[in-house]
Amino acid sequence: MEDGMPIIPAEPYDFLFEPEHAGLIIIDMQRDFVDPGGFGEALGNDVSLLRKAIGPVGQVLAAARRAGLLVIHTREGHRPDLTDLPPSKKARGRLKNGIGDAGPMGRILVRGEYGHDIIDELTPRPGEPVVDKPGKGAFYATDLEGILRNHDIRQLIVCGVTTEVCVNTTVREANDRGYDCLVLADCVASYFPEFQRVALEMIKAQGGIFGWVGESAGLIATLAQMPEAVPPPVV
Ligand code: C5J
Repeated sequence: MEDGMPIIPAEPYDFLFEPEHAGLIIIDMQRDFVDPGGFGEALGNDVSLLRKAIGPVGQVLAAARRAGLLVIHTREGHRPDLTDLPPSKKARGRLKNGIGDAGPMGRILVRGEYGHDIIDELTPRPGEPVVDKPGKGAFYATDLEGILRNHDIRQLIVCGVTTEVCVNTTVREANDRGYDCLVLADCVASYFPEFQRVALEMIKAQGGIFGWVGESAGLIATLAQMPEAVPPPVV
């Protein structure tokens, strides 16, 4: 505790946690990125590297729900008519089967398709906003900022995939908007171990230029000391 505020061990220094102004954001834990047989694996990636985060994210999710934190899920994807898909994004990678095309789990990164949805292990509960984003960052072209403002959220606990792409982009967007981000190292993941390491280094470098990096255990221990929240009525 510091000035009555719980402390979560983190780098570059401890994170002063304000539970009443904190939200949990879980980035893009979608079947197409994380599940075997999805788009990510079809591209030649080893999804086991991403799946390591599922257990810790699940534990953080349970602890956050118990403590009554706002939980937000995001999904990267596009309208079925692809009108929100920039031609540059469609062309990038010169993929034979890219965004909008038929993939192993439905049309790739298209809203409403099986592969676009969140993995079974982390299914959102009614009342937890799911933010559909066309870009890498969760703020770009979404209503995330309004949701956070309406809930008086100033701190974001960040989990999800991939660390160097959508997690990093979202943390940078949040930082520029005045949010304090605590990224949980064991709850974010990359297909590339080197990117995982360096992406976390970048966040906490130079005195925490984009935010803090901690571990799920530190947050869970703090949340466990909070009284159990009465779940809000489902509307
Ligand atoms: C990517 C993401 N890597 N969620 N998306 O394209 O990081």
